[in-house]
Amino acid sequence: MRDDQIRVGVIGCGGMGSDHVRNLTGYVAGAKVVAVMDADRPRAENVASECRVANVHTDAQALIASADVDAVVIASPDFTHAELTLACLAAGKPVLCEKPLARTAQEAKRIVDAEAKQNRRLVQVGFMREYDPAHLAAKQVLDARELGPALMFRGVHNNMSKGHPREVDDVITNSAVHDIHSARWLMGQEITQVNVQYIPNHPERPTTCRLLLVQLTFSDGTLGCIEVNSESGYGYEVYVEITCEQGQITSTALTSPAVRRSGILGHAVEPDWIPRFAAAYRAELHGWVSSVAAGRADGPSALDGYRALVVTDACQRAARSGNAEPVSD
Ligand code: ISE
Repeated sequence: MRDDQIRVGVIGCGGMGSDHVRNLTGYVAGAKVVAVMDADRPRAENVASECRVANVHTDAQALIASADVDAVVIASPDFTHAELTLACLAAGKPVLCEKPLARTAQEAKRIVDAEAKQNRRLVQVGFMREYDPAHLAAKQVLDARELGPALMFRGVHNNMSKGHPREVDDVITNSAVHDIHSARWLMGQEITQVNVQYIPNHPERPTTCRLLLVQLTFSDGTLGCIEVNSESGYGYEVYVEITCEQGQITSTALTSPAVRRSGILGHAVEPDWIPRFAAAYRAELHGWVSSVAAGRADGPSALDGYRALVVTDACQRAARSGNAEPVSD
């Protein structure tokens, strides 16, 4: 830390990583981005120039090892997350790793074990919906328990197309992982069994996933379902719906106002997750920087990242078997 500012290095300057650099530069007090990394050097240089970042790397390990960097944000491709998080732990540096923490529970368990050896939490996982005002408002009503105990969780996750058919494993581990974490976080229960059904993009490409349906059973017997639409066709929309004994709680999905015009009442729908969760990302980064400055780690933990991947592993098995699959540590 220098001048009371956490010196942050950001790995990955794609859409998510560059948004983190802009937020840390323009919206989050107590931090300064001193280094960025991307294998595509011009892409890193562009965001470095825009946000006046002094150091540009093309090697993530060099950024992590740099004496100028106090803490690291990992927003590189999913397959790099585990190795880079382990490198941050080896360097004793706090790290905010975008979800998923790893590709499998086994990979994530290496991170949980490595962090345990440090005798302090250093890892936060980028489950930013915990910082979304709409999700927090729904959680507040749920936690007040005025509607009685929760009976069922429903997560709706409508994505815009990424321009190509997505493999079912990718939709599970890269997208549904958010909803799985939300289910654990809001219901306060572990998931003990999953059933998975999905519709391929094309019959001749049976492992592609146009629409995913996951049925959940929680440890207390309550139920859940997660719907991921990988090509909504109209915009990006995410909400949760929790059915309780005396009522139902539905989080507001859109941040736009209702507009009445020419006989039509409607809302603008965000095009993707960065504008939809803009407030959540800023709150997530603010919370992370504050916890790092205080010498602790708050927010979703490496164990949360691991437990979500134990469920995604089971979902991948269920997608193949067509049967209910137990979720086991
Ligand atoms: C993306 O990586 C995200 O994290 C978004 O929040 C999620 O909605 C999307 O499905 C993922 O691909």
